[in-house]
Amino acid sequence: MNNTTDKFNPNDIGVANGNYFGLPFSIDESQIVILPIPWDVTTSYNPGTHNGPQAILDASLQVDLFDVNVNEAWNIEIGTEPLSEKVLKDNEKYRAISEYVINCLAMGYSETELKKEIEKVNKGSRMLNDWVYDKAKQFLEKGKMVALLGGEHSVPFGYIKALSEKYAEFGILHIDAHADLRNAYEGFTYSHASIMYNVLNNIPQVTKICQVGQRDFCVQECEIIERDERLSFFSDMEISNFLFEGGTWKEICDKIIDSLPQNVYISFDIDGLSPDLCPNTGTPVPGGLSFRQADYLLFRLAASGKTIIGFDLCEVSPGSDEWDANVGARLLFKMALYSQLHARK
Ligand SMILES: [Mn+2]
Repeated sequence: MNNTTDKFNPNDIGVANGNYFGLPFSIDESQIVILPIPWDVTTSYNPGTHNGPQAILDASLQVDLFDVNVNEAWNIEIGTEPLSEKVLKDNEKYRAISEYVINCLAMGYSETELKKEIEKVNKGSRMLNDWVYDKAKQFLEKGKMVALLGGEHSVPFGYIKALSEKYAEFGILHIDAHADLRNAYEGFTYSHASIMYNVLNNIPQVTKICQVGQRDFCVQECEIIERDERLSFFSDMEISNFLFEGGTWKEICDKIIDSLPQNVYISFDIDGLSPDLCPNTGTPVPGGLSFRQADYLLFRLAASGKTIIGFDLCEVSPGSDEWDANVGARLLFKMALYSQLHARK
């Protein structure tokens, strides 16, 4: 036990001290740093995920700091990077331009006619990617694990790029209702719907992407899934059929984990879960994983001996109550704990 935790009682109620889960650790003391990215510039359907990090911060105070699987869960040093005013401001600025583009496209204008505005949005996204890359790189150089908290699902690109300079080879466990393999969407190169396309085409250190829970994807994405050997695919329908016919979730989890290399990054889009757990997310789709299924998969991955090198949680968008953020906070805590499981056994 270090000095900070001498005075910290994990059984007390969470105190709003600006840190996720009300934990008492400074960033310097922390093994894990939560890096919030309030950005939803390319969200096409329901904007609002830029409010996710603050809502999860508020909801995280209710999470009990105990886990049956992880010894002294409350004593894992999780630190909080404050919300960036610059990112919030830039988000507002570029969101106004992208909304104009999205509205014009809906009225029948072509992407060519909107080229100038689209390029402005792409410039904003490149700036955000660079910002995330620099931040993540700084923390990685200090030996810390980064827990990236979106925002929409475009935000991990800069972080994954920073990881690619530290790890020569790694895989991604990608839990999501969507495949995110579109070659730009609505003209936006760094769209929330393109994150895995951009990773496959720009980050060769990623040798495998294992997709889980997908149930809404287009023909073009399907062709990429069939063609590209770096992808393994566990669609929501295949998973459900297997379970309906007497298979077990454990068998599926084993296959998922076997398909991944030693080093694993987790990219968790909350809409991979059933939409009753994330009703206000940007693009909800019926079907999806239960919370218990997701938790079991994440724990099995951590317990399998594979190394979790980092993770993100994206697309949590608060509604009029705290429910979406409540689920998000609990998922964030689970991933943070499991990423340290190897050191806690
Ligand atoms: Mn996604």
